Amino acid sequence: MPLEGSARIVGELASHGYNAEREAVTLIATADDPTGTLRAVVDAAGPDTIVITAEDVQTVRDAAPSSAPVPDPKGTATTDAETADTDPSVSGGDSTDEPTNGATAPVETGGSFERSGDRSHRSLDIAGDITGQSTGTGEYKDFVKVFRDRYDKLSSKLRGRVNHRPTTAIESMAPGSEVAIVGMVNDIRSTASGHWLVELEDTKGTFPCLVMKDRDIAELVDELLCDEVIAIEGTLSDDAGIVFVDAMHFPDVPRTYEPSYADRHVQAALISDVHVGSQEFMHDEWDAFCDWLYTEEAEHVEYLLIAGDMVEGVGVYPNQDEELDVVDIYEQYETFNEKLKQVPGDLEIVMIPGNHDAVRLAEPQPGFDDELRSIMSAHDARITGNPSTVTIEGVSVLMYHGVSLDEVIAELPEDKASYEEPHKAMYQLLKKRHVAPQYGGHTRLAPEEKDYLVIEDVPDIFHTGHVHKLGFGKYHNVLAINSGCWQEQTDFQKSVNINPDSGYAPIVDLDTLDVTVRKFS
Ligand code: D5M
Ligand code: FE
Ligand code: ZN
Repeated sequence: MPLEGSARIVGELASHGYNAEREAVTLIATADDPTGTLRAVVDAAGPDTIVITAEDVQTVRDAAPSSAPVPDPKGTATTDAETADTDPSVSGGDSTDEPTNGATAPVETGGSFERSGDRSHRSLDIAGDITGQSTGTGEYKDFVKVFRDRYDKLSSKLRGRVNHRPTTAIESMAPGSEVAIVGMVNDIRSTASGHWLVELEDTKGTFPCLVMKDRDIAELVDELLCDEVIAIEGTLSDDAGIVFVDAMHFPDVPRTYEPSYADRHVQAALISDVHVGSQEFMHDEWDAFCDWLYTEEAEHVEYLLIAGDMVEGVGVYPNQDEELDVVDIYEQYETFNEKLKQVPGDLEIVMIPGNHDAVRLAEPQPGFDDELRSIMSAHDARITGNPSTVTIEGVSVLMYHGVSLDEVIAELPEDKASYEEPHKAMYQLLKKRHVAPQYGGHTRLAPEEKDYLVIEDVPDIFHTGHVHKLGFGKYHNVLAINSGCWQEQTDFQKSVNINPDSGYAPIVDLDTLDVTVRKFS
């Protein structure tokens, strides 16, 4: 059977257990006899080979008797290979884009570009990873510790902005005094007359704060979630028993925040929610995405970030088993590993788990255990916890799966957070400087020594997934991106009218933080 292009070559190599550099695939595709070259490359590969390199292919090509000149792998030679007519169009994420046809593989045009430049420019560091650090035993004292740490970290961001006093000191201040409190939101209630009573808690005690309904700040009460840390300024009542709130402050991102940029033109693809093992996993669209990664258009894509839900999992939601294609969780990861093999071997991959993955559900979630790591070893991906901060060539990316987004969207008014504009829900998390502020709802919290979910340092990019909707925008210069998914609408989503954005890959220029959306569906 003749080879048709990169997709088929990648598929063949994957079936032998190999991943390949893009340049290696190009060299096979442009050989006189691609099928024979591929066979020779596979035969020549040693038992420890994981990635077929351009050098491996060149060695095989050099050894082969050839009647035609060998194309220059560095790109000065050209061939008559057909040009792909199915390249994905640049998308703004709306439906006006030309759809791509995942059935036809784009074909390389002869290695006419330098792939991935010089790898020595690359840098990738990970911080804030819970993996291997978990100490919580789930006892009450652990919860006290984690909330104490949250309060300490977030209150320190507010203390310089208000002249606050501990709640116990306020009780004994003169009625009518100007006061300020930095506290965790303990309770939010409306009063009989429609005002808002917000109870704040600090390390000494609690204090009731009244937000009058006719004040501008009343609108901010809509945004409040329990357990977030805020500061208020106000006036003490005549009996010193309540504060009338005049101003409310959030830990927030400074408006003048200046993000860092990479100092060369390099791109990262940000995706999530692959859901391999689900009947709705989009094989063709995934193949088209991976094919595209081998094309010249993707030559600057050197990083692939995957923000959770690699597989569909088992028993995540009621009746989920009715929609499983692969019922065994380990087999799901094995299948996912096959999908990873299709990604060019010269991309750096970083993955965190999501709520469908086989790690503990409570956040922070540690990265995959050794058994799952060994199953997903094809690509030498960097595996880290949820959340984690990944710094790529100076640009920090806070990766968080996004379970709390359901909660933010449910609790806040439509214009501040919705499934249609998931990035706005992300803005709220940035404003609260916490990826999962409210404890006790959808989001499960694992008690640890410290609160890994606090956004201590402002990231340059905030990357989430989970809600299966694509949306991005800037909040105080921070790029917030919620990637879509690689799963078609499920029966549950149909029943609640969730229309997922499936088969998109947002690509970020790390030197400008500009976003281009590629559509593969
Ligand atoms: O969830 C994807 C999105 O769909 C996320 O917003 C939760 C919602 N979802 C999906 N299935 C269910 C069920 N069965 N109950 C409640 N909410 C659901 P993900 O977890 O990433 O698949
Ligand atoms: Fe998901
Ligand atoms: Zn999810």
